[in-house]
Amino acid sequence: MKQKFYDTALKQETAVLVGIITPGQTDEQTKEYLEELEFLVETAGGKTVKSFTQRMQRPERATFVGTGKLEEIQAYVKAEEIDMVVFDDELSPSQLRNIEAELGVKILDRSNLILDIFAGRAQTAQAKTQVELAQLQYLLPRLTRLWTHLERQKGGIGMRGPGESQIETDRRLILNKISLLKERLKEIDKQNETQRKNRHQLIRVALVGYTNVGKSTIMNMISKSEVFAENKLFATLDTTVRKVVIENLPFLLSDTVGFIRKLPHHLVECFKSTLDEVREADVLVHVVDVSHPHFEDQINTVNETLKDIGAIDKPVITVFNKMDAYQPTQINPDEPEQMLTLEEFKHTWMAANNSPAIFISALKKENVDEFRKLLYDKVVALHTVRYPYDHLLY
Ligand SMILES: Nc1nc2c(ncn2[C@@H]2O[C@H](COP(=O)(O)OP(=O)(O)OP(=O)(O)O)[C@@H](O)[C@H]2O)c(=O)[nH]1
Ligand SMILES: [Mg+2]
Repeated sequence: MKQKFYDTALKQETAVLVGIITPGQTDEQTKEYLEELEFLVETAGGKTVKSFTQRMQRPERATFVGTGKLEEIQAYVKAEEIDMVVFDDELSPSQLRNIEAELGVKILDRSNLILDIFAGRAQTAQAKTQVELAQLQYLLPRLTRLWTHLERQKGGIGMRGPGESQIETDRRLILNKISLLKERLKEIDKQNETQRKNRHQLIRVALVGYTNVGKSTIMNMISKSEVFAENKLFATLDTTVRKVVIENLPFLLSDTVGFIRKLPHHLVECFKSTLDEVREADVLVHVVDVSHPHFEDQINTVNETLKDIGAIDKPVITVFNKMDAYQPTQINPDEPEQMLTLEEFKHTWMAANNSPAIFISALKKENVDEFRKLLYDKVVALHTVRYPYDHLLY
């Protein structure tokens, strides 16, 4: 009996990944997208066994990939007894339904997977409420579509089957729960706002960046706090704020949820209040994992998300972290500029960008004092502008 329990606890769900290759998308990008999806599956506790891709202009309206590809996936899933199939984009409610009917196993899309990871990681009441709200909002249209679809098929008075009224009931329950959660979030927001107001006008610095770049490691290093950091996606879901003092100058440093490509829209919406700290910050420290082969794409994703939440116009310090692990990679032999050494990259970046940047290793504690100095100078500058008569203090 005990042995059996042990076995089930150990069994990892197996997954097959599906992505489409749109025109203009390079093989390298496709590989990178699927690797990231695999990392997400791993973070959620699953094991990726195989990936399927298909070149197409745009996803099929009914089944996302073509029917031939779907048959190929079905044969594999059946033969290998795969537990779930994960799509790299958000599926429409009808795509989800059609694919589920065809494959007969659990279907997840990227949004659903991210929501699942968030749900497993949420710690505070605020994060839990935000994730639940996003999950219900994701679910709602998937019920509604099913409902209208049934209604159209049946029609006529007295034709309402029990299944249909059940969906209607579910829908009403979900809508009630959504408004309840929104109310709860409003209350939490109010409390947080009061807390933030009590923080005596200190300069606020926010760490932002793609997920897993080392934000929490930097937070811990600079503020000597202990924020949970690990090599998984979305280790941090809440915002932590710490008072930091560098050479007698106090300021606030915050660490928050990391961004990712194709972050589900509902989730960004629901996490807006967690990101208040970013929106209200005086300066952003944009942390980049310079050892990641596609860190420049990640920078763009972060900037897009900052635009989304209305925080793009702030002063930024760019921190290229993980310089210990940087490797000049030869992605394409015809494009030698992609083989830059760290030194060359530094020069190119500095030449093209006005905002200050620094290269560090939070893990190996390299260049940390220079980073502290940069941070200090920026905070002093902002402080002097805000409190012109106060500067004698520092
Ligand atoms: N090689 C190397 N690894 C690092 C460095 N800094 C952080 N890491 C590792 O990168 C992983 C992610 O670090 P975190 O600090 O959790 O990253 P994060 O940006 O807070 O991630 P999320 O909260 O998940 O968005 C951990 O395994 C760290 O040990 C560094 O300078 N070099
Ligand atoms: Mg973190």
